[in-house]
Amino acid sequence: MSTPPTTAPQPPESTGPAGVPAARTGTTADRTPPAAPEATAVSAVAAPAVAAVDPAGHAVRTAGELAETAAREAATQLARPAPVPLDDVVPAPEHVTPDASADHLLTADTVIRVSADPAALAVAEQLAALLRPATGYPLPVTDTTEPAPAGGIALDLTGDADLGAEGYRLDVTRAGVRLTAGTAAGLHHGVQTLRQLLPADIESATPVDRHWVLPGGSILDRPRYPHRGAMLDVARHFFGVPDVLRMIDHLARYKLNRLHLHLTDDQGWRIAVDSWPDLSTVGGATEVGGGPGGYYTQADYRRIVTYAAARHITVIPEIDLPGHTNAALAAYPELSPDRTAPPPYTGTEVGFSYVDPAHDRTYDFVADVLGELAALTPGQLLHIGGDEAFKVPADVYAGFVERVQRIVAGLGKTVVGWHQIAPAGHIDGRILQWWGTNGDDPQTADAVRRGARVILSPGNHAYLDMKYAPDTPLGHDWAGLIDVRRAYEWDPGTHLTGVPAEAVLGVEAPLWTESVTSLDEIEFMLLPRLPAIAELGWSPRRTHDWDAFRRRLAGHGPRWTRAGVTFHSAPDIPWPPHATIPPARKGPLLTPGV
Ligand code: TNX
Repeated sequence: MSTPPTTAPQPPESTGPAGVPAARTGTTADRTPPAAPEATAVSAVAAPAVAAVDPAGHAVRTAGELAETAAREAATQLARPAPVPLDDVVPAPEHVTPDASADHLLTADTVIRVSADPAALAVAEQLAALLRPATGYPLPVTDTTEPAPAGGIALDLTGDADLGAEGYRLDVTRAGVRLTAGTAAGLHHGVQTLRQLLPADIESATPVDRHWVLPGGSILDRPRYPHRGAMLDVARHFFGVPDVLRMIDHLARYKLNRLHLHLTDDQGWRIAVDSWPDLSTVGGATEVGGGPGGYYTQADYRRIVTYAAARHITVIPEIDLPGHTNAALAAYPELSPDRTAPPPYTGTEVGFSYVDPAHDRTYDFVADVLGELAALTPGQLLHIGGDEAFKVPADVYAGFVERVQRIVAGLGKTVVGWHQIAPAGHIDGRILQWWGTNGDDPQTADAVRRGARVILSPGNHAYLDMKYAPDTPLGHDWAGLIDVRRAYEWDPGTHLTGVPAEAVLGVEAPLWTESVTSLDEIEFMLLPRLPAIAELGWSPRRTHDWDAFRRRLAGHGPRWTRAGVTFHSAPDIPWPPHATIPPARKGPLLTPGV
């Protein structure tokens, strides 16, 4: 790609109480708001201006010093920017009850307390790692058996059934912050909310001298759908493990919980399979445009799975069958209908290749590959592709899919396929990923009547490889142009005619990479549309409101900029006015590794 994507005209709010020298040179006392009693206590202890003792021997300050402190605090108070509003969160939470009198100030003494459960402890450590760089505070993590310090952030794994598998409750008071959930996943999602409730400066990799105030009140939050995903096509262009981990960070930020990896296609086979070793070494050596390609070793793939799991994201591997298989055929010509190796393919056409459905060896191959992948994948879902096998007759295709579905079931996994698998016979639990552009799809509706459930990836709303506008330097337009509003303006619950809301498992945003060649370009296509899809998957429908969404989303420009994340400065979002920003960082991951 010769045209690098642009990033937004930059951001954001003021980086601190500008114009108040006392606060900029800041001691703890300087940054303490009179509103919070605990913090005031900290300020009294930390204040250096002790000049005398009272009759009991306690230190006192002179009248002049007291006046100076009061004046400084008043100036700081006046200049301090208001905290982020409690409802300024993407995706929109289910219930928000602000309490302006209950804002909470984090200080250098803030402690993170957590119940002793290891998964909860891991979330607490992640929270600390997210907040330490910008605040410069030590933020020690301690288990609840220790005496509670004043204030602090408590993460509480209560086993509360009301909050479901992924819900959480956040209570912010002057005295402290409490995050409650029934599961570690719920705590993790709550941490993402907490992060967004701090100023954009929280994304800085180096300390920023400012107030770190959380808005007072309560949030009760649960997802609308259990499946909220994104897909990365690592076959058309290969992306190394660090790029995938960074994409996982972006998913986690918006409470997505599934990463679908499109691991194989005509242009490349990207996962090592011990029983068919040439798949990766031969089939992985190409990509669109003739670049070197690449593949994940099984250790690489495990690392991705583990990193995702630590962020409560499940990886869904896809082996695309029977079409999109040129790379496999180049490695193993015995799978080809004419038993001849095709040349490696580096173009962008689809629909020309297929493994031989009439050959038993093909099913050995499928069983071996899916067997190894099932063993590497703790998640329940295996994706078998199934799209665009144009050269396979319909009845042969249906027979092939039915046989592969049985192989997946035999491995104890649940099968997912692109919605082209709809005409094949039903098997327990099967899931269709719908990528059409017209919600009247009788074949999918019929498969749903026979028991299938669906994941919605409408090509004209959720395909993140579509251009934003005619002049977008990357992407396709076969499904139309997708600006942020188009990504946001649809309802997964009613999108497909004849498919009841109960059959919808959730949403997924695919990023095909025929034209996407780098991490910058991935981020440019993902942001800011991924949060739109995330909100459709998470937030109750009654919160759906384009104007409110675009205003909430606008505040994420400064966050991405601080974090060194590339994004498209889409004109339909009212980004904050330009301001001076620190240089963006690129490269190392922003959140702690595993
Ligand atoms: C269709 S969506 C495809 C992919 C292409 C994509 C480009 C689907 C299941 N198949 O092979 O990469 O369009 O937008």
